[in-house]
Amino acid sequence: MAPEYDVGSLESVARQIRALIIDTAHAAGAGHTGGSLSEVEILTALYFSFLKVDPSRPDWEERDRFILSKGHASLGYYVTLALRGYFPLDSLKTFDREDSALQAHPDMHKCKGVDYSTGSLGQGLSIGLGMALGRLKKNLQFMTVVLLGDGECQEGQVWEAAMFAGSKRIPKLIAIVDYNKVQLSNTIDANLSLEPFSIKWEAFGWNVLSVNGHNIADLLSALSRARAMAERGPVVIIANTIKGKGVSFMEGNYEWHGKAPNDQEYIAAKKELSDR
Ligand SMILES: Cc1ncc(C[n+]2csc(CCOP(=O)(O)OP(=O)(O)O)c2C)c(N)n1
Repeated sequence: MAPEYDVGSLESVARQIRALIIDTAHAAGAGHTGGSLSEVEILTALYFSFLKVDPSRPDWEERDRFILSKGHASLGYYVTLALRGYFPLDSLKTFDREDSALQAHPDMHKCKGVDYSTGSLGQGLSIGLGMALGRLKKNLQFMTVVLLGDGECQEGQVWEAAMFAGSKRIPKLIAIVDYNKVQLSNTIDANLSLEPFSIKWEAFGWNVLSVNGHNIADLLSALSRARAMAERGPVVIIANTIKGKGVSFMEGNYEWHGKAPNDQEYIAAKKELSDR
């Protein structure tokens, strides 16, 4: 179902996604730029290689499910879905308008390809767990993948779902954490450290893989291992990333959590991205 791309082509898709995130945020004057830029390679590896999905059949029962639990980073998600063929790239011009399918937070009733509505942090893993349990009951074969933020992992509900999935060894459930170490108005460590993060997931009964979340080859290899491991119980991929990745003045800076570039910043960001 996924198109056959080599790593070089996927890197080029990731560059396109990054540029379109900046274009869309600038044009709309809105968007969560930092957390959208940190998830780019993760979404590229998922939608252009890993996930068994078919944009012409968004309701196909056996499609792999994806939940963007960090729903505020919808910009990166919409750009990826558009490039993958769920809707025209032109729709991105409507981002965040009241009458748009592309709301600030993903709405499964409005946007083609969105498997679940998100935005209230902490809930996506519980929803994914429910999907994985429903799959077992229906004897379907799809994989469920949930992308969480690290700040989001400070929510207690994440750990309730983790405890259940780990303890019951729920198969075909993969969590990915976009571990960019920055929250809304501070760093994670200054706010509430998650460490020792891997050990916590392991203690909850999960198999843990750690990767450089901006390295497509690393991500593909971790995802492929995760697909096999997930037959025996849940797997989490801790993807080490940089918030605002690709634009020097946004990187690691919480001020870019929920901000769009003005004209001057837009020109500077686009120049940096095109020089890469
Ligand atoms: C339940 C809930 N509490 C608070 C918020 C407000 N909020 C939106 S984004 C955010 C920070 C999330 O940080 P992180 O998960 O690290 O996201 P990323 O850095 O990947 O953008 C917060 C607190 C929310 N959306 N939902």
